[in-house]
Amino acid sequence: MNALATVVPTPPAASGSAAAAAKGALVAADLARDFPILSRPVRGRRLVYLDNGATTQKPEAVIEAERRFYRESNANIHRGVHWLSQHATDLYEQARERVRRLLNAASADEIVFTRGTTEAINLVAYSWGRANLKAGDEVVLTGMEHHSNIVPWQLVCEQTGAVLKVVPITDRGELRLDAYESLLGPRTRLVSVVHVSNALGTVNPVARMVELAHAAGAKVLVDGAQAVAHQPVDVQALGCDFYALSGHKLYGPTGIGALYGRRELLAAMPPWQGGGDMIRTVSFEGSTWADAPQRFEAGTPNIAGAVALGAAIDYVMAIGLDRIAEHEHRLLAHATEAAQRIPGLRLIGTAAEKAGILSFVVDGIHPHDLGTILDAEGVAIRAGHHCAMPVMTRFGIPGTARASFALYNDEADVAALVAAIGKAQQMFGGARR
Ligand code: C6P
Repeated sequence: MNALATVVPTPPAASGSAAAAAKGALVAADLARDFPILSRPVRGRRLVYLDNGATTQKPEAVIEAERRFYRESNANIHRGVHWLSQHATDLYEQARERVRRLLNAASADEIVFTRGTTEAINLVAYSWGRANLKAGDEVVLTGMEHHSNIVPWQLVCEQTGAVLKVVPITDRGELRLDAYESLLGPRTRLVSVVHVSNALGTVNPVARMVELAHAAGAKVLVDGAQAVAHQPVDVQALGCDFYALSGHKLYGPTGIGALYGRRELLAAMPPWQGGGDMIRTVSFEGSTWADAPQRFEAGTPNIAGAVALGAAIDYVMAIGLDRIAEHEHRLLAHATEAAQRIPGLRLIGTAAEKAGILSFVVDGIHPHDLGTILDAEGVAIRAGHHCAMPVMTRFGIPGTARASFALYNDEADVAALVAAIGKAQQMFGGARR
């Protein structure tokens, strides 16, 4: 027997504490031990990592899955006749099945690997958009989209003559559903909406929005970049046509993500990039295409990244996304209360339905200065426009400071955040009254 066959293929296992986590509330401090980077000091202090909206840290299970792939399984996929290539292909396709399971898609053929959310949205814009949009057609976005869900549509609208319509948002950072309904009409071809806003934390009523869009004959793309690590997502229950995600915001590696697309839509979409692995036949007279999802995966993909993303999905699913959501909601409620007690602090984004994102401004302190001072205290947050400039324009501010939570954060992290903000206020002339 081939020695390698004894080594693999075992699915990447969830780490000990995650797998062992009993039902009930999760214990963030226990899970934090699965993440090696969280035990390194930063600037001589305990690292308080609250920049999970930008990227999450990686558990040992994910780091090990990628390392193990290169040590034991590395080969190119879908083309080799040799054992190792077939084995790598199996692992890659098993990872696709894990993404399917995460999203509850009907078939793994509905999952296309991409570099991340940005590439997934560009795929839909360039493939579906260029094939289906024409002059006068309308694409509906919302006022809280990330630039990744604005710019590709602007580019494709320029090429096709379609026009963008934007759903306004309220002072609390919620979508105006009345305005959304009145924007939908016979010219609406697509609604592209963020599931959870990275700048405000708002969770949008996507299922209802899909219902209304479908009634108007439009397709719906959901940007799930900030959703999939923080709540269970079921694309069949949502009814959406496309769903985009990034692995690195889901405890997986950078450079890997996925697009869910309903089977019949993917089947009818033309390729958007040409190269190896996406063709059926090639001649100088013309080429024919592989079926989806391969049609949309030209060239050698991030195989190790996909495998490690599979391990990340195992990790969060072993804990339970409902338990992660519960934990982060509790922490958000606690952090919101604590923040509201800080004089001179104003929360940006106070929607009734929110995920673990706390965006705020503090009187007299620019968000970048706040970020720098917090960093000196070991507290990592993000400051700026968060690639959502229209949100900042809507609220009349240059940017916000943003703390974004993950499963390993707890009340001690919130206490460190609050203390660091207090220190910044003292440095800036005692904004605390
Ligand atoms: N937001 C943040 O700090 P990529 O870069 O492709 O993995 O994800 C893009 C993206 C798309 N949509 C939303 C809602 C997002 O939040 C992001 C990434 C990061 O908020 C970096 S700007």
